[in-house]
Amino acid sequence: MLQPKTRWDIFCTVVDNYGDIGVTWRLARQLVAEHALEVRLWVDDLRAFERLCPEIDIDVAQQWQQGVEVRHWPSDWVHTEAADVVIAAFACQLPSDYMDVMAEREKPPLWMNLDYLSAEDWVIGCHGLPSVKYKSVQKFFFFPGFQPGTGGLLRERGLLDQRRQFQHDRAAQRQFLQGLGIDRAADAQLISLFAYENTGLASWLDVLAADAMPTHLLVPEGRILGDVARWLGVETLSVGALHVRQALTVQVLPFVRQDQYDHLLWCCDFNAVRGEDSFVRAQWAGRPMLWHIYQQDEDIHLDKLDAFLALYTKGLSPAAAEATNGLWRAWNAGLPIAEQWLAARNHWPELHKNAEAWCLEQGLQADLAAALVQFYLNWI
Ligand code: TRH
Repeated sequence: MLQPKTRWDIFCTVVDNYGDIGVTWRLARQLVAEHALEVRLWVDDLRAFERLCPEIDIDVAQQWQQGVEVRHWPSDWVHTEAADVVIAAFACQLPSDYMDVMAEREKPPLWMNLDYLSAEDWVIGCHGLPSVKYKSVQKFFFFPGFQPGTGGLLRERGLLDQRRQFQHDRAAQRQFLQGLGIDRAADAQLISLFAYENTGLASWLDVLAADAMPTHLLVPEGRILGDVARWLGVETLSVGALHVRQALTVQVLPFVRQDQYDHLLWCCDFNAVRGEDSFVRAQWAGRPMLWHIYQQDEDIHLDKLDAFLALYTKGLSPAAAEATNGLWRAWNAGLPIAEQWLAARNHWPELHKNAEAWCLEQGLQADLAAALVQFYLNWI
């Protein structure tokens, strides 16, 4: 274990949505809880943070949350002492005064860029390499990833045991769902839907409504609600709305705290997720899933999608792999997915087994927080 006095600064600019703050908040908490570090989390947008952590006071410059010192990162930066380890999340630009302070330290800090998650092979070659230098301070690339040789994935200690226990405890699940106002019919499959706007959604809802098996679809408040409302033929949808169309029940949920969102994923038979952090959490849930990847210029996100699919489907039979590829690619192209959904459903038991096997395999890697700490130990 490191000396408790080792101080870490994590810098987060909220570009859009919740992934930037979602990842850095999770990391900061874990560094405190599992590695006894002193962590300051600098965030430029406390309103986005408040969605994930309702205790956040958006009006104060400094506060403590779950052992993490949360600092509002103001546009007019105030001169501050630099930490021993400095993490710039997702290539955010540190304040120039802070960079000077880093360089003036007797022993310069370890400066790392925590990068975006990608399953592409080149990540292995770039993880841990030196990046730019500012005066005497060297920056390093730190890449999360799925393969040995990368920085791994965020995974709290004991998470998978906790998840399994919960999935074996029907009473606990019922109680959790009831707390969110969800009354699940015994024979209904439970699906969660967290996605960006998607023109393919209507085709999925059509097929779920026409299905012999009832479905209860849980939609946390967010960008996909407009598409859901259009399909239902209603003007707006707000939290608590519940609509039934044939075999499909659609329910709008509030945006919940991160740990509650985990429990929601653990309850569901199938999870549609997006971006980065919810995508990883759905993998820890050990249930079949569908990923809506964050769109990037020149469609470079499609390479990332294919790279992940190649790894994720490698343990599947050719037919189940083809069905998974077909479903994920159609969803990410905004195309109708009715056919692809039905094709994937033909392989349900195999997809379940694969989701759990993938989770187990990924759980064997060092988690990202532990890998960061190890990187620091190797560096000093
Ligand atoms: O919100 P996202 O789309 O975030 C991002 C950002 O767009 C970011 O700029 C981009 O770089 C990245 O995607 C790839 O999706 P993500 O990453 O899943 O983040 C959502 C966070 O919100 C995650 O921490 C889970 C959390 N969450 C809750 O805490 N409660 C909820 O009810 C829901 C639905 C999510």
